[in-house]
Amino acid sequence: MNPYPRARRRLRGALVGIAATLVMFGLADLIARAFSPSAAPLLTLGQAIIPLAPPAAIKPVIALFGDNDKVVLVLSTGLGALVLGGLIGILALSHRRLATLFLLIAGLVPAVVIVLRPEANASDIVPTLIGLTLGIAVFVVLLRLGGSGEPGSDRRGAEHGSRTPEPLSRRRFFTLAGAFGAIGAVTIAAGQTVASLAQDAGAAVAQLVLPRPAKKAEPIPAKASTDVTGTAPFLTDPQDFYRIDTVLAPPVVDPEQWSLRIHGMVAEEVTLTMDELLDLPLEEHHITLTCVSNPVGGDLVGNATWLGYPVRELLKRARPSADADMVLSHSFDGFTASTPITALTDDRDSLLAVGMNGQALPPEHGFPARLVVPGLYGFVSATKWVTELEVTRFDEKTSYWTDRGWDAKAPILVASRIEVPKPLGKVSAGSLQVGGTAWAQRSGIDRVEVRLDDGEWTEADLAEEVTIDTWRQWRTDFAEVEPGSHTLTVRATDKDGTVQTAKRRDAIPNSATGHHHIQFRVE
Ligand SMILES: Nc1nc2c(c(=O)[nH]1)N[C@H]1C(S)=C(S)[C@@H](COP(=O)(O)O)O[C@H]1N2
Ligand SMILES: [Mo]
Repeated sequence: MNPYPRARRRLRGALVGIAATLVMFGLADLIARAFSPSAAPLLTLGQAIIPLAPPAAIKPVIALFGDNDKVVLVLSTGLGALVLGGLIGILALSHRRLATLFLLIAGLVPAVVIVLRPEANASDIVPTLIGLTLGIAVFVVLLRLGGSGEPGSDRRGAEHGSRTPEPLSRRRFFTLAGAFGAIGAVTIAAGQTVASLAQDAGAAVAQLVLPRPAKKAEPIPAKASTDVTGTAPFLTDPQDFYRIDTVLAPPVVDPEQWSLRIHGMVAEEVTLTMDELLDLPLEEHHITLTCVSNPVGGDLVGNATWLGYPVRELLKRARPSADADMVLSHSFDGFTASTPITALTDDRDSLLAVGMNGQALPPEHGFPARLVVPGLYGFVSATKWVTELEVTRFDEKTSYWTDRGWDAKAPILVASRIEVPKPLGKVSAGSLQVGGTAWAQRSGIDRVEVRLDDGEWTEADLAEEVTIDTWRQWRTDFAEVEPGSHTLTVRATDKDGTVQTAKRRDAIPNSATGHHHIQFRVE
């Protein structure tokens, strides 16, 4: 037997399955994104995969793809669905009914995942069901129109000749399958557009009117920046601020509905509404937030002026039991973080924050309220969309990342990075300007040293310190650097005398270490 017609038949079958899948997801996503974005099947499926992923793998993946991790996840979920659709299409060549049943069952999976979400409404399932119905219809129609074989050569078709319409020519079949596929692809694209519009709407929700701070942040002195061109600005624009979380789309939380509940080992439960929070004397503080997954030299660190109310004062109202040593903060989306209670009750400026650089928090940074705790990595402290503070003990409760192999307590380690020159960058011969940032929240940066090639460590000039909880810029100049390939290495020392270790290690369980070391060329 000539193998080619068979391969072609298979291709046809696969195309039918792929076209049906595209229509299914495209339509459902489009409808869902327009009416209830969190019910979009691709998004929900992707979201459902996150907790199933191997614990040790997922955080590095989030860190690796940075802000693109969501896109990568949704794309791979979509790709998986297309492959499955294609296989079901091939199966249909020999077992049409069985294949249609499989497609139906596979299409019901996202529907089930959608209804099982804690925040699901019954109507959330509608877009998926519409997509599923149309996808199946496309599948059946395309199969009948000749997806199951060459015109005239399909023996099954011949057997059931009376019920099967005359198959289309190959050309027309491919055109038709292609058209359905294209419709599916276009609706997916349109869905993305609608989604980004919805995101804008989310940002509009964020136009919450913030009160004037009762206590303003210290003005940032001009000397807090070194003015080396190309270094990160002292204050990070919220648009450029790194984003790390386990949700595909930031939850849209209505400030009118929002409240914070303080409970657990407390003498008195406290509930705070947004109106009550905004009526309190809010304070502004500059605080540098850092992610434990930041690779050496990476940019999962940002500095902002946060507006909020001291958590210390809120906890005082609830009167925590003396036995409590941890506060488990819960997010609207189910995320939890374990913070040593002392970090929330001592004199540091731990905030229940509502504002970032003078504006309401953007949805992706925790609107309407989040925690910001100086000196601790975000995963044990910086809960976004925060809704509960549960006063408890480390030997009783665990948090989201602790359950996945990360430390329960994670103070930020002293770190530094080179920002200019860029790794593998080219600079012109002559004097060399080097600039970067260092941080050691709660202690403060005492010294930064830089080494050119294998030379001596030279002490860099430090920009003015704003507070010990903010990062500190540094610069240094080397007089005459020869053309050719060179390296630079940096290390920082905090005010407790801890020198940044040269020892390299992975981020899990409590941050990567090692000196930032770059190569560049002088020409
Ligand atoms: N609800 C929620 N809050 C969260 C997270 C999360 O996954 N979900 N991630 C934490 C981590 S790991 C970090 S580093 C910070 C990052 O805050 P950002 O995205 O505003 O920079 O948020 C923390 N708060
Ligand atoms: Mo993080």
